[in-house]
Amino acid sequence: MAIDALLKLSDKKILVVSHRSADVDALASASIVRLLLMDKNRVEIGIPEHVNRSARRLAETMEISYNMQPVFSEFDVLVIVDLNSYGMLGSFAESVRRFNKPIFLFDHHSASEDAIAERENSLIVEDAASTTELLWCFIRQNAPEKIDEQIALLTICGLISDTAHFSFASKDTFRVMSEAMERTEKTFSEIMELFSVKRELSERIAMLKAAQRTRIFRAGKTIIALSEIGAFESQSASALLHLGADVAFVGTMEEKSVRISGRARFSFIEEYNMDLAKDVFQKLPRFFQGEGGGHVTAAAFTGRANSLEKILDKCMELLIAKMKEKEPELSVKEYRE
Ligand SMILES: [Mn+2]
Repeated sequence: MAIDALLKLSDKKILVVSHRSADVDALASASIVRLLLMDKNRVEIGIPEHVNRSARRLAETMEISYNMQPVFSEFDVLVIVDLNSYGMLGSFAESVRRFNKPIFLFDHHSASEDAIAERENSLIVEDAASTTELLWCFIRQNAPEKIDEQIALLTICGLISDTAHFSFASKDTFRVMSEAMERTEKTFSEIMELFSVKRELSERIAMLKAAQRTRIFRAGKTIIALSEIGAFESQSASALLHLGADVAFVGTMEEKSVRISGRARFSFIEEYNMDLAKDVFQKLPRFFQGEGGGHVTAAAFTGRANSLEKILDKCMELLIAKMKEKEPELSVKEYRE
């Protein structure tokens, strides 16, 4: 079987699963797969644990329904979108491991070693800016007649969201954007309205606190920021880049469960041939209990630990070790008041 066998399925019950804390790209991708297969099959979307606010808004405006407690044994086929590691499946991980019928997978995260689907049933394009981008290319190539306005809008939403408004866009991103924009009468700002949410007060305060608590390091020309916060760690890490850091690691801890988010500027990534997912976050489970992964410029770790500081220090250590491959003499200085 190959990945395009998916398009030939009929009279099947298909469950499309995305990652926990599903974002706009995750939900849009799941919805595209559903639209693609629903005229010949019964298709449901399953999301583990939590859906973020922008994705919930998209679900409302695009009328996407999803089930947070699907019964896996009722389905004949699984399609996994926007993830390729069991860690990102959260509460669904065991059910997916036990699923012994066909599994297809579409993703753009750095490939993990613990593969969920067989390679021939997987389409992993690490260069794609979003899973919706690679789905668009897959559909254009294999079933162009299926492309309609809804698929175009969902593709655009996933792209805008996963590229942080085109900060990480490639040439393909703009090609797909222009093709998809041709399929809708809506303007760009109307499309943004489909998933935009006002920032909550708590989120803005969290980001300001993250800035206040930041430990600042300099290694050569690179500024690295470490911080701890109660919530919104990924937003805070992005905010620290806007303030001037080249790399930021921000952690949250509740009871003993920890989450660390890392963000890096693209110029830094290119300079040191760095991949935050592979060089830092996928290595953390060797030292701490948990799972790590993500993309070249944005990655995360979730696990259990007694101290955030130790994990943040390890992130630094792994980052510096990779930087030293290029600059062996590199020294690190901490800025204190
Ligand atoms: Mn994505």
